[in-house]
Amino acid sequence: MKRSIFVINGPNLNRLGKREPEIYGTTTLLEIERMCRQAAGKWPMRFHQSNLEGEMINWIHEAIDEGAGIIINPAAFSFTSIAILDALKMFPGPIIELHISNIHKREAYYHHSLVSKIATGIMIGLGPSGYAIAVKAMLNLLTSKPTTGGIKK
Ligand code: CA2
Repeated sequence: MKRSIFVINGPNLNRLGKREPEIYGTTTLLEIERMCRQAAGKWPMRFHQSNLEGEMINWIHEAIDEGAGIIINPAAFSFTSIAILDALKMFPGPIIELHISNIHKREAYYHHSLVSKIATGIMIGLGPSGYAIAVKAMLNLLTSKPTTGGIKK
C-alpha cells in the first residue's frame, strides 16, 4: 500500500470562492480537492483544511508516520508559526509550499514565509490550478530516481 500525499490547508481557506475573487479566484476548496484527486489519479491522498494551528500540526505528525509527501498552504501561519516549521522539519519526504496568490506582490508582512526555508519546492501565484500542478510535481518527486546533483529532499 502506497503512503499518501497529504494536502494541508491553513486558516480561512475554507472560505475560498466566497470572498476576494480578484486575489484568490472563484474556485472553492472542494473544487480544489477534486482537482487534486484527479491529478493524483490512483495515488492515495489525504486532503485537509483547518483554522487551528494544532490541528495542522497533528496532520503533519500523521504524515510523518504515514505520508509520502506534503503539499501545504499554511496561509497566514506561513509567516508566524515556528511550531508548524518545527513539525515540517521532522518530515523526511518532499514538501511543497503553495500559495494561490503571489505573496511577493502583496503587503510586506506576506513576504517572508518561515516554511520556505525548509520546503523542497514552492508554488506561488498560479491561482487555484497551482494545486493540481503541485500534485503532479509531487508525483514526479516521489517517482523519479535520484540523480547526482539533483534535489536532496
Ligand atoms: O495565496 C495564498 O494561498 C495565501 O496562503 C492565502 C492566505 C494569505 O494569508 C497568504 O498570504 C497567501 C490567506 C487566505 C485567506 O483566505 C481567504 C479565502 C477566501 C476569501 C478571502 C480570503
